[in-house]
Amino acid sequence: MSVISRGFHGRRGGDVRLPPGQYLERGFPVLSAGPTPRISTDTWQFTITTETGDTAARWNWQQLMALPQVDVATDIHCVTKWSKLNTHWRGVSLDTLLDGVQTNAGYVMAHSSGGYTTNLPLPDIRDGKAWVVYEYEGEPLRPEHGGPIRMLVPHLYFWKSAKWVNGLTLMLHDMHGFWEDLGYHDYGDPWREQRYQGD
Ligand SMILES: Nc1nc2c(c(=O)[nH]1)N[C@H]1C(S)=C(S)[C@@H](COP(=O)(O)O)O[C@H]1N2
Ligand SMILES: [Mo]
Repeated sequence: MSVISRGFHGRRGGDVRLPPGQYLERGFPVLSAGPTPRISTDTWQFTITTETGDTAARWNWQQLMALPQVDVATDIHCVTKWSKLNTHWRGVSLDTLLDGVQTNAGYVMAHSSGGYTTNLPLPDIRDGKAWVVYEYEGEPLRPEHGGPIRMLVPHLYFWKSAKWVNGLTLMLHDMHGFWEDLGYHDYGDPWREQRYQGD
């Protein structure tokens, strides 16, 4: 399966795929709140924890690779105002990982090696809207960009795409992750310019 979002280019006045306040970036900036962890796929695990603290599901690298793999082409938007159009990724849909998980939760916290967290409404990582990805433009995802694997939630600002992701915790009530606790918006829709709390 592949998910392709096609390009629409305005005749003048810029690109209609660029959300308000964003500029086009050709490179790929690295934005990390701390040092880059070196994570071996030999020891990597991904755990889904329910709102009651139970382990709902866990995969090692080999088990993840045995799941259906998908190619994703999408635009990404960082709150620091750069956007990249038509980036290509390969990974596993969050729908696949959440399949069969019983929960009453409305929210999730994504967790990363190194302690980074970010919160999302559960519906925002379902129905083909989010992935864990380990390839970027046909190459293994580099450590500084979250390798071996990161979240990709491209319809929200890129801080919601946790690098070095190692699990999700389902939550009945919304809680702030790392940047949200420092004043960034709870939801982070680039099309509504939800950069900071109150936007
Ligand atoms: N674990 C972790 N994930 C993270 C971050 C981080 O500091 N740690 N930074 C976030 C922010 S603010 C952005 S814009 C993107 C940057 O991803 P990149 O460095 O691949 O461009 O990762 C997000 N995910
Ligand atoms: Mo960011």
